[in-house]
Amino acid sequence: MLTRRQLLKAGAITGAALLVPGGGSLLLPNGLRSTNALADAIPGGTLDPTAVPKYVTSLVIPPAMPRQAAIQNDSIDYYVIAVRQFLQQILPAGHPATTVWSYGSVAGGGTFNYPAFTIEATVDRPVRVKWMNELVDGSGNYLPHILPVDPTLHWANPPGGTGGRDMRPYFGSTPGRYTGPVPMVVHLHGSHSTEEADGFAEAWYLPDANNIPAAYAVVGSYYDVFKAKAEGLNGAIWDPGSAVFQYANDQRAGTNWFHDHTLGMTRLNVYAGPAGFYLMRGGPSDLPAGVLPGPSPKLGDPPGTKYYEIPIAVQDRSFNADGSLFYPASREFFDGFAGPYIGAGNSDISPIWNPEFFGNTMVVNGRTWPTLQVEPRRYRFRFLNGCNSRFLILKIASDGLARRPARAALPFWQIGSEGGFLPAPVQLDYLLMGLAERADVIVDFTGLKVGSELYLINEAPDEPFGGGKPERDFPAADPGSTGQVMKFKVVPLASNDTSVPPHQLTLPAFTPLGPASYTRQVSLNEVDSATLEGVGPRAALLGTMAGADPVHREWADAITENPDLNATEIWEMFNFTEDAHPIHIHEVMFQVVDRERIDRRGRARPPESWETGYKDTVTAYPGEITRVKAKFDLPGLYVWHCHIVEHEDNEMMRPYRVGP
Ligand SMILES: [Cu+2]
Repeated sequence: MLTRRQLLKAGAITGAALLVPGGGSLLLPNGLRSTNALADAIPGGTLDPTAVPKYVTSLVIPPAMPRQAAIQNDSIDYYVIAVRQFLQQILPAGHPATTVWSYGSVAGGGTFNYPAFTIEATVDRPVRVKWMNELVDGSGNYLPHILPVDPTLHWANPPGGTGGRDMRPYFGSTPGRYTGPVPMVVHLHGSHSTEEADGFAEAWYLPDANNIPAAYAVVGSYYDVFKAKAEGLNGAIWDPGSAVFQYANDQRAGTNWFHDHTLGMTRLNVYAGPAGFYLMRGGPSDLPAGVLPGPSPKLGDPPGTKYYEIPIAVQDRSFNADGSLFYPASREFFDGFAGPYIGAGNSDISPIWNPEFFGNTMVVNGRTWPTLQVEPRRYRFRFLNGCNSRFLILKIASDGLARRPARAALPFWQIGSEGGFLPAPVQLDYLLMGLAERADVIVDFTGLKVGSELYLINEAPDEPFGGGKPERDFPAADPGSTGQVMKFKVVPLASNDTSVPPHQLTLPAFTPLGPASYTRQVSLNEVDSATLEGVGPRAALLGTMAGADPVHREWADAITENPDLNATEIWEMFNFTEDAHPIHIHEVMFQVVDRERIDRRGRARPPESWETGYKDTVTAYPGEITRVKAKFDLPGLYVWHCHIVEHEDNEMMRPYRVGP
């Protein structure tokens, strides 16, 4: 199967043909489009995904994260959460366990799990977390990364020392992977965070290990700035190897998640495991208890408690036969380009970084292809696309191997997105989810016969997404592997369902943003090698606009996005690449305004029905202008970026500042 990038390389598609709207058709030459449902295996590690039995393990429902204490007269929930390395049985029994990283509570034993236990937060009640980097061994020496770190990107670069951290280092010869101590910093994705608590990409810190080389920077360029600010604001001390972030939770109830955000390493730090849900409840933006299916896991639940509200993180991974995670160790894996790389000859191509990565195995809440026993009643699922590069088109089908596109056996009733509830429930046959997007949905299994089985399948492509429909505009994911996600098996009803049917639901009142005072134009770009003919992409870039043309900007360039404090702005994102990019703006929740072709042919399209609420991540389709509107009501330094984390790590991220 030829990928779109390979087609591009072969010159089979002209640039003009690729400038298609999100809903349009990609003009693929005859014969090159895959009509064979079972495509070639997606390359990965030494474990053949088709040798992994599906649906032999149960879906793990992450329990609630234990608190350390309630502090300051019971006004703040306090957590001490570390990231550690451990073994977890991700593959089914009989396969080796997998070395992963994830978060857990230092207070509660046995809470380290990939994905992390869920933080349950209440609107307007602050949460304070001491985030500890404990990537050390039993002797207190640092653990190297379990995945190949490319030191030639503009990255955290601890070996550069305080003068060379957060830079793109110079190499006189092609370096190997970085094997030193691992920098980390947590971002609470979807949070209305103040700047010192946002997990700025240059606010990372190494573990407080015994053997950090003396010349190394132990913290990123902004760590001390934000440490001083945070300690002054709330008095919480940042010990070595940690940061203390306080979240006001002054925002709408919704589905947030936390993950690493270190400069130039996010793809690897997230792929290794650390991520978890952070659910915000209460206040006028939430529904009273009992209206929606529940409960979800709470602290102190007795064993065997039945849950009808379940967060579901869908991720693609590849494995080796020894159980280890596979992630490419060379650029060659991506497109066969074997050098010369940076440091050898006149090359600007990084030796290890891959422009995208697609795993060949589906992992849901930390297990491959699990099964969830469901009663014939309604469930609330909070889906997260936690993949690195893979868009998802999720559908419930009666047969996992059904010919694509499959008929939907049950609809999703989407009630919320990243920024909480939609104005009204939306009935959908499928969920299109870009990276980091969340879909809060109700699925009604009422009336299904005990013993019946349904499959959550994925019809998005096994390659970069460019818009369009499965099997019309792109081959759907391989039904034998990444085209299946999990199974639902119907078991007897344990108690009556008293939740409100989704079509009768009235969701909390929705207040849209006011008019914008400023319209800003930004661009999404991709660049090939400047020195090697026909080699690319070298990096993905954000930028600004000059007239009708993009101006490329890199992470290190001066800030160009500087909204006034409390300004409401429209951002017009011009996508000049051939792929869709999920763009995430920190700090704010925005509304999608519309999408229009860059060449202005045709009319602007309104947001999709599921995009009518508040969002923090939006898919910007190739050849289009995607408009969002946001109010920038917290001052300070933030970032906006593509959430294809391979892109984010290689220049598709920009700092921005609110206010002076
Ligand atoms: Cu991107």
